Amino acid sequence: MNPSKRRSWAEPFKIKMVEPLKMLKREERQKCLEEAGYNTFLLRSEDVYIDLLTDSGTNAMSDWQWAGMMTGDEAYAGSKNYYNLEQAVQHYYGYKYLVPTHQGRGAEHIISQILIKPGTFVPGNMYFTTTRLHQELAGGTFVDVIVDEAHDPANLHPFKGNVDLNKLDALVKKVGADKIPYITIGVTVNMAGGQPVSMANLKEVRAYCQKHGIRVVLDATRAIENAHFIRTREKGYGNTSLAAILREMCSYSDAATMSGKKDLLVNIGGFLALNEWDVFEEARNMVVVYEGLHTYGGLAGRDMEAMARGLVEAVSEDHMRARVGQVEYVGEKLIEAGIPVVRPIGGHAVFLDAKAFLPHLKQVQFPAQTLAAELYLESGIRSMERGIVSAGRNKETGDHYYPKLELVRLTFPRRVYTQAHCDVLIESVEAVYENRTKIKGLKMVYEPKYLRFFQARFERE
Ligand code: PLI
Repeated sequence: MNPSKRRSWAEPFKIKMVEPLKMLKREERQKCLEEAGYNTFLLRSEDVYIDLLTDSGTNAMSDWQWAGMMTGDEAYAGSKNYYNLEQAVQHYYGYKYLVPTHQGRGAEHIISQILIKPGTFVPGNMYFTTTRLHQELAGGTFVDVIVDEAHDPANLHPFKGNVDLNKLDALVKKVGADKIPYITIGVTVNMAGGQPVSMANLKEVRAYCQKHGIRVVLDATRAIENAHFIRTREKGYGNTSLAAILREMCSYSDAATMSGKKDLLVNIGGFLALNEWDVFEEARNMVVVYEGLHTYGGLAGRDMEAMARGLVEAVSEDHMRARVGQVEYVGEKLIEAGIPVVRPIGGHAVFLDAKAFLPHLKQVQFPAQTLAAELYLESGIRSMERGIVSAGRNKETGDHYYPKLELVRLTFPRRVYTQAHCDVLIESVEAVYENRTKIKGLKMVYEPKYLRFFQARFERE
C-alpha cells in the first residue's frame, strides 16, 4: 500500500435505532421562520431537518447507558446510582465531593451564590452566557482575561482558550486579590469557538492563583474534548491517556461546574464537584433548596446512572477521535471551499465567521442571527447565533455588548449524524455563501430581560 495514501476512519459504533427526519419545502420553512421571529431557538424541532443548534443534551446514548437506565434506583434518598456517579466523578475527575444538579447552570447558581459577594470580580477565559449571568446575579462583575488571539477568528494559536496571566495580574493589581473569589476557566472555551486551554497554562494559572489566595473553578463541561486537544497538540502528552490528562487538568483547580449534557453523552444532568469540605457543606445546604436532595439534585436515579456510564465512554480515545474528527471534517471542507470559519477548528462545533461572511451588514443588523436564519431557509439546517445577541447588554450602560466575534455555531450532537449529513451541511453552507451579497439584515422587535438570545424576536429590515 502507498504509505502516503489517506486511510478513512469510521465511527466506532453502529446504529441500532433510528429517528426519521422530515424536510419541509422552502415556502414552509419561510413560514416557520417568520413564526419563530427569525430566532432558531423558537423553531419547532419537527420543522428542522438537521439540528445543529447545540450539542447540549442532544447526544445519542449507547446500549450500555440505556441498560443502565433500567437499573435506576428511584429512592428519594441514597440512590445507588448517586454512589455510582460519585465514584466515577472521584475516579475520572479526581474531586473529593459531588453535588448533583439538574444541569450545568444549577451548579453555576450554587457556586456563585456561595463564593461571590456583591462588589467582587470574577475573571474568566471569555464569558459564557449562563455562567456570567449567575455571577452577575450574585453581585459579581465578570472580567475577561482570555488571550487576545481568542478574539481573532483567523489566528491559528493552538490553545486560544488560554488565560492571559498579564490580564489577570492587572486585575489583581487594580482591585486586590481579596476582591476576587475565584477565576472560572472554561475547558474548552465555547464562545471562542470550542478552543482548548493548554496544560502548561492551567499549571501557570494555578501557581499564580495559589500565590494570591484565589480559587480556581473549572467549567469542565467539555473538559474531555480539551484533554483530546492537549493529547494531540501539546508536547509531552501524545502517549498519555485522556483519563490521565483529564485528572491532571482537574488537579490544578479547587472545584468544577459541569453540564453532563455535553461530554458525558446524556440528555440531562450536571454536577458541582469540590475539594473543600466547607464549600461542599454549604453547597449541600443550597442544593436541597434549589435542586433536590443532595443525593439526586433534581435528577432521576436513571439519569445519574446514564451520566456515570457516559463518563466511562467519553474518556475512550476511539470515541473522542471520532467526535472531534467529525467536526474537523466539516471545518476542513468549509475552509477548502473558502468559507470564513473560526480557526483552528474547535472541539464541539464549526463556527462561521458572520462578519466576514456578510461584510455588508453592520453588527447592529445582527449578521450572525441573519446567517443562522438564512441557513435554515436554504436547507432546514438549524444553527445558533453566538454574537451580539448572545452577548446581551452591559448592565451599567444598558448598551449592547459588541463582541469581536460574531459567529454562527454549527454544533454537533455526539453520535447522532452521519458523514452524509455532514456533506449536505457543507453543500448548504456553500449555497448560502454563493448568494451572500443579496442577504438583508434583521431588526430586533422583542427583547427579553435575561439571556435574550433564547427568546428574542426579529423582523427583516
Ligand atoms: O446548559 P447547562 O445548564 O447544562 O450548562 C450551562 C453551560 C455551562 N458552561 C458551558 C461552557 C456551556 O456550554 C453550557 C451550556 N451550553 C449550551 C446550552 C450550549 O448550547 O452550548
